[in-house]
Amino acid sequence: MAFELPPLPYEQDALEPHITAHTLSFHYGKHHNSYVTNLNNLLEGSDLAGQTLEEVIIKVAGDADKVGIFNNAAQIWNHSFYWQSMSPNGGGMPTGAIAAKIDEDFGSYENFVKEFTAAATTQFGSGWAWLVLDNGKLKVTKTGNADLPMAHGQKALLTIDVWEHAYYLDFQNLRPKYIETFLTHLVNWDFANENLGQ
Ligand code: MN3
Repeated sequence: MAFELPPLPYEQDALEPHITAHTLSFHYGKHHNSYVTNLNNLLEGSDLAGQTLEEVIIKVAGDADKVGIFNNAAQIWNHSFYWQSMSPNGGGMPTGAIAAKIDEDFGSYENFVKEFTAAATTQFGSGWAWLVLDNGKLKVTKTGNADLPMAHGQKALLTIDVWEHAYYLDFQNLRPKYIETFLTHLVNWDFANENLGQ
């Protein structure tokens, strides 16, 4: 069965004024959608067709002959995870179990913000910054292009897309302003708590 573009968890204008419907119409409607189309084309007739998205990603990770499959499969997963990492009611201080764990593993929320901002700012070119669980400890990481925590034995809790297509229409070249907006107004701590609890 072919993969389908998962629905956005909110309306395309729900993150305004921070991220506009204009951005989401391209980022979700064109970019995310084209990863789904590309993956379905690449998997047609392959023995990977019919597997779950996670199974495909793990099976082809690191396989030089299957980079195209990895890139498109991982980008489908990354974008679905990124939409959920934001909420119209998000932003600001964490709540619940993740708040205590951030204090425990980073020393303070402020330290987490510094590390996350640094990772997202310094990812050179296209990629992602993440809050992950690695051997029971929270860590901030960054990955290039389509790479993602599950290919490194880590559990993703939150992500921000720092490909230019994620912010250029709303923030132009000002990636740091986009990162600050994500943390202040959008980040979905309920989603992080759900992932932490699994
Ligand atoms: Mn993107």
